[in-house]
Amino acid sequence: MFGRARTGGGLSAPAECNVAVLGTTGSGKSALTVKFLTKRFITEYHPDLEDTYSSEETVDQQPVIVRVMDTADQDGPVGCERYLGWASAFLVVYSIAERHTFDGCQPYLEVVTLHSRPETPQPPLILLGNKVDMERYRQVSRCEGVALASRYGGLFFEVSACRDFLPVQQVFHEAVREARREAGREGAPPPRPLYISEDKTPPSPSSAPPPLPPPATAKLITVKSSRAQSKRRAPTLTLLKGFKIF
Ligand SMILES: Nc1nc2c(ncn2[C@@H]2O[C@H](COP(=O)(O)OP(=O)(O)OP(=O)(O)O)[C@@H](O)[C@H]2O)c(=O)[nH]1
Ligand SMILES: [Mg+2]
Repeated sequence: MFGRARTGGGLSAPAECNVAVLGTTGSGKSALTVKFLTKRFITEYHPDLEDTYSSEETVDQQPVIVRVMDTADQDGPVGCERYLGWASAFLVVYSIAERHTFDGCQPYLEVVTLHSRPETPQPPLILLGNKVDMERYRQVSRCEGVALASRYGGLFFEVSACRDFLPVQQVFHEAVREARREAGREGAPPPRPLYISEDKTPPSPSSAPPPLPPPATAKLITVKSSRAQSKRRAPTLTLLKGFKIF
């Protein structure tokens, strides 16, 4: 959820924002997540790999720790509890060049919307058309994307994980803005605790917003989300090793 990170000495740490990346297999969730975290594009990615990563960002001059859960459902939304209660914003991804991935968005949009509390009729939700570099193979029009997003009260963007970094970064930052808007609403729930693995520590809070790390040194910090419903094996931090990176 969105809230202030706790610190021992009573100092105010950067806020936290949990973003769940959802969608049909092959839509590019992992590629987008890695692009956002490292500015790099990975062509091959293990389809079963699911984990949560953390990055220190500055959105509208305010520091925020963005935690991204890159999900990997094989058959649509299963075991959604692992992210429904955790996320403060949802990115539902499809490929504009693969119609079935667009069709596969609806169950995710339904689940997220149904889960929303009465005081949050429209959860922070972004529908994201990926792979716009494949324009000539486009199977889903922009209008269809806009229409589906508006039906569920979400925002809509189109990007490419293999092209520029900034549009991808903007989408994640927009998710933070949406979460902030929701957190600012009266009666918004308090932040949920995070489950941080023992061997990894979260980034230390700092008063000055950190500069974006260069690609080679970008931070990838694994944090454990509740995996009560997830049968997947926990991946390791060798995430970026052995993959084709451009
Ligand atoms: N041309 C192009 N290919 C992309 C883009 N994003 C991802 N891909 C490719 O699409 C394939 C699937 O990408 P992934 O990121 O693994 O997709 P995913 O949604 O994480 O899939 P699962 O983990 O199986 O659910 C890979 O071969 C990627 O290289 C993009 O923007 N453009
Ligand atoms: Mg993936």
